[in-house]
Amino acid sequence: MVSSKTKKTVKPTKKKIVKKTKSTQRTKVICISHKEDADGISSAALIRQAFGGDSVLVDYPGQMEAIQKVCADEKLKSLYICDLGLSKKNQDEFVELLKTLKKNHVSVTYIDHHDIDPEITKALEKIKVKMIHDINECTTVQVYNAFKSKLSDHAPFIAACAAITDYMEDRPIGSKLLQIYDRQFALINATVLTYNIVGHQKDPDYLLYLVEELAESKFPHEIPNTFEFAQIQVDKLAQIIAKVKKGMKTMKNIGYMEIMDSGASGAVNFVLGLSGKDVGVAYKERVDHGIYAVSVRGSKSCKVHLGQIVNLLATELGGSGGGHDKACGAVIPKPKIKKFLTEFNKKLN
Ligand SMILES: [Mn+2]
Repeated sequence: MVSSKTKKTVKPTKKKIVKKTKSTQRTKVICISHKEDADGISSAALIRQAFGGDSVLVDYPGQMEAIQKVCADEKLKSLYICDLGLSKKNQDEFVELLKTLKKNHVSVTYIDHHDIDPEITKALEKIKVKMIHDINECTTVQVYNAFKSKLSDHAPFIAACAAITDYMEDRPIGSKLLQIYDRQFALINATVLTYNIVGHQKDPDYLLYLVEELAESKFPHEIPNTFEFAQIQVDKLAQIIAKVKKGMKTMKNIGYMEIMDSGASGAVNFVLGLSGKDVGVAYKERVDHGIYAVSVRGSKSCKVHLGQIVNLLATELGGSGGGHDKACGAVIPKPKIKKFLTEFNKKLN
């Protein structure tokens, strides 16, 4: 390493020397993953177990900022991006950022299961980003499947828990992993894990601690106080049911409600269920960002792809969004939320 710096007499061009020095300094492995659910946290845990390195946990409003920051890290050698879907608003910037990384010889792996624009898949493959993308299995199951030779025999359990919380435990690989374990044992662990994640969204250190514990092959029930904490969350959810019953409103095709004192994603299933509509919407203001975080869920009889509709509509309104057919989310500028609801209701006709 030192020799390339000192051997000035060999005289390669200055540029070459700089490049070589920089590339030899790249040592960091980083995984950027979704912090809001068990699939994102578990993906980060399995990547950590397989490859070591640091985890960066983000939500959708903070996604691009975090990716920009990590991309600017001159020590970055290898980047994993997990369970973070792209939207019309950020997909081009995403490709550009990864292009720069690839130019600097950073290895990049994108693992996800959200709806993606085929043109973006092409663009990422063209710049040799390793794409692991299947809309039919949750992200953690795909991480497990791709890297199982580097993972402990506990890893399928973490993947099965993630599949359960993403409603994907009935898929080909997910169901095989769940079969290894007792169903009730997996269900209670998946649920306890989820409630601990949801209840610690404002505690980034705790979320990183969860990633570490899972990476060390712990069961969620073995992590101290998780059951007690889950019990508190269950009580809160019971209170949310009462609030949704009172505060929920409906349009022809949707039930909707503004949430003040809990997460929108925790309330949205109750809005869907209690409204009797095929689509439920819950939204919560992010005061510091001047936006609403919106959660959308569809019932079994909802036949349209909500993620695709929300991606388009949110982009039209200056926000962003997307996700799955029956579960998706959006970021909507504060003044546009009424318009979002009425337009969304219209598009579902
Ligand atoms: Mn997921």
